[in-house]
Parts: sequence; C-alpha cells; structure tokens
Amino acid sequence: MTERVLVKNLAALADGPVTVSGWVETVRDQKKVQFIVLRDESGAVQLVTPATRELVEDDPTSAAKLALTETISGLAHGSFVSVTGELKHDERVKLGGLEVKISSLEVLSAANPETPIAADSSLDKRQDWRFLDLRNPKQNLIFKIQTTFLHAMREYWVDNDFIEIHTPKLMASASESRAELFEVEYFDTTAYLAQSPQFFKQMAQSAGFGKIFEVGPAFRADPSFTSRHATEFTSVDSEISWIESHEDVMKLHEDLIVAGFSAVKAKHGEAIKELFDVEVTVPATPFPRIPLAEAKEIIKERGYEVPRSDDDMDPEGERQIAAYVRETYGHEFVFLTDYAASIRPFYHMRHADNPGLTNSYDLIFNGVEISTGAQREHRVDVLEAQMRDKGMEPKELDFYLDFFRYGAPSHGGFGMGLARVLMLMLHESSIREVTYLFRGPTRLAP
Ligand code: AMO
Repeated sequence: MTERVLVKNLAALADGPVTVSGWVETVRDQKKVQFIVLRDESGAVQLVTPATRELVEDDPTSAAKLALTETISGLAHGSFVSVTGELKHDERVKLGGLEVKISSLEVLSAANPETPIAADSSLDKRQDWRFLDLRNPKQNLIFKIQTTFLHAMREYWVDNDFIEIHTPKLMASASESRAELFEVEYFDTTAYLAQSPQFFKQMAQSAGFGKIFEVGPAFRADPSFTSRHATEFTSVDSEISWIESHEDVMKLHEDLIVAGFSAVKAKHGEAIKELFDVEVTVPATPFPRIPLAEAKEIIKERGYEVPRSDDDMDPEGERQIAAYVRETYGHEFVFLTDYAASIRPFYHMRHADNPGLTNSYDLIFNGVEISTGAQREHRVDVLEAQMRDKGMEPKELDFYLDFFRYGAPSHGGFGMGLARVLMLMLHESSIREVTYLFRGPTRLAP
C-alpha cells in the first residue's frame, strides 16, 4: 500500500496510484458504477469504481470485484475506510476536478447505519453527538481558526519575551465574585475552582517575571443560559509590569488582536467566506476608546437609556455603542474605559484625581464584551482600604496581599474569553457552536 495522502494534497499530484483514508460522507450505489465521497481532516474527494453485480466465470478477478461492490453497497455513512486507487485529474468532476478509481478498499471501522443527527438537528441534539457534529467541515474549520488565532498570539508573546505560566485551578479562595464559585470537596477541607488566574498572574509581577501570559480553563458557577456564558471556558490572560496606566494594557491587547486576526485572515479568510459567509477584517489600531460615562451619553442620544442604577453597561447598551462605533469609525472593536469603582473589583486601580473611577476597560467586539482589563492597585495600604471599602476582610486574602508587601511594580493586564472572540468573529449565534465541548448549567456530558 502506498503512503496515505491527505485529500488537500491530491490536486498537486500527477495521475497515478494513491492511498487516501477518511470517513464515508456519501455513497451513490448505481447499477453500473459506484461513487463514494470520502472526507478526511483536510477535504473531500470522489472515489469511483465500476460495479460488478455477478461472477463472470472466465474472469478470475470477478470474485474480488464482486466483493468490493458488495462492500461498498453495504457501507454506512461515517465508516472509516482506507482506499488505494488511481488518481485521475478530470475537469468534469465537480468535487475538486479529480477522482480516485478504487483498486482496493479496507473498512477500518464500520459505522452503525442509523446516524443519530442530521443537518437540521437542534443544537442540543448536536451537542449530544458532538463528535459527529464536528465532522462537519464548518465545525472543523472553527478549531483550525482557533489554533491559528492562539498560535499567532503565542508567537507575539514569545517574540516579545513574555513568560508562559500555568496557574492552579484548585484554589483556597475566590478570585472574582463569590457568587459564581464552584466548591470541590478537598480532603478535609473545601477547594474552589479558579474563576480566573487573576491573583497568580499578579503574583508573577511581584516575582519579577515582567510580562506573562496564560491560556487555560476558568470556571464560573453561573446559572445563566445566555448565548455567551459557559460554566467552564478558556480564558486568555496576559499581565505586564511597569505600566503608566490601563492605556498600556489596551495597546498590548490590540496588538494581540491584530496579530491573531491577521493570521486568521491570511490562512482561513477564503474558507471563512465560503463556509460562514463572513469577511474577516483585521482591525485598524488604535481601536476607538470611549469612557463609559460618555458611551452612555452617546447611546442615550441614540434613544436608548441603560436601565441600570449601578453604573454598569447592559448587553443592549453594548450593542448600541458598537453600532455607533461601526457607523462613526467603521470599527468592529471598542474599548469602553474608566468604569466606576462601585462595579469593579477591589484590585482595580482608581483614578488619582477621582477615586470614583477605575483605570479599567472592557473590550467590546461586534456588540459583545470579550474582555476585561485594568491597571491593578499595587500599593498594599490602598489595596487593603479598597477591600474594606467593598466590605471585604483583608485577612481573608492575606496570601494575596503578601504579594504586595515585599515590593511590587506597577502592573496591569486583561482576561479574554476565547469562545466569545470566535463566536463574534464568525457571526455564530452561541459560544456552544465554537466550544469543543460546552459546559453549562444543564450540560456535563459528553
Ligand atoms: P471577567 O470576569 O470580566 O474578568 O472575565 C473576563 C472575560 O472572560 C470571559 N468570560 C466568560 N466567557 C464565557 N462564559 C462565562 N461565564 C464567562 N465569564 C467571563 C468574557 C470576559 O470578558 N480577572 C478578570 C480579568 C482581568 O482583569 O484580567 C476577569 O476574570 O469574555
């Protein structure tokens, strides 16, 4: 048997013997000829063979031909096969202008004949059968895009001397709101699943690492069923020392987004257009920056008043400001900056001249928050005061406060939900479509 060739590489080969392996997408079993569309991780190809329906006495090869025909007639969709045959370029073949004339076919793993999902199955049903759903080229492309996006960001980090860290996901305390904590039995005590690497990425600044990143899981016991919430998600985090303000963090953030989007557009732009009907745009820098208070005024003028008394933005407000930014600047991204201290965590640095505001931002992409970033408070006395201000007891986070008792540089960073970026980039309706295996309040399997 010749060495396996990926379907995408067939076009560059001359006519001749090849072996392709993958799963059966369709079988067309005609009286005189049989066609298989075989798909692998790189594409689909048509396989063809004349059908032999009965033994021919004076043809010693007819028994083998009959066996091949019968095997193909019985092939269930989804079976994994390996096929050796003659590659033939032929413009008349709609699928890629080539086909493989089958000489031998080995069924490596036969599928059950009844496929449990169809193209029109509900999202929930497709999630039940995620491994079959992922055979769809559109789903497959999402994870190629994710790979390229993360690789480009990682390249940026590595080229710029960032250190990669892996912080523990079993924690002794909350890192964000206590309301969204998963508790885990931990020998004779209770552990919590990390909601964010927040405290430990800050620790790296006190450790003198300078610039760090982490891509890892984060857990939130959030009972909501929105299109943008999961109970477990991949968080993309970065943190840098020696900053003047959150402006430095935003600069880093937009550079990373540009690196990621440039790579995705270059490598997958055409496929994304074909399968998602979306034109990926590499955003221009600097991204628009609008202080939150100003953003609220802008959307009020557009006729929408955020119905919240707590100074925050709501999802409709995010959509409205995104529409304004698109119309005014032709941009898909906007940094909303300077959130009120009342709605930001204790660790955000407050404005020197206005303690009611923080050196923080949210990054909105196509109308949805994808990230939160901030300059952190590194002066331990101020940090303790800000904790008390929020009704927290500094003693409870003594290990964290220690990070700032032995010298710490000014620093800041951000956390970004990977699935949200992919969902908004591809104009998908839910993060469930772009998460390998989604976890939500009612989904723990597969
Ligand atoms: P925040 O809580 O805003 O900030 O989270 C940062 C980003 O993570 C994503 N995200 C989620 N994605 C899916 N499902 C969820 N339940 C979910 N919750 C959050 C969002 C969000 O913008 N420590 C800070 C970050 C920082 O300041 O560095 C934090 O975790 O895209």
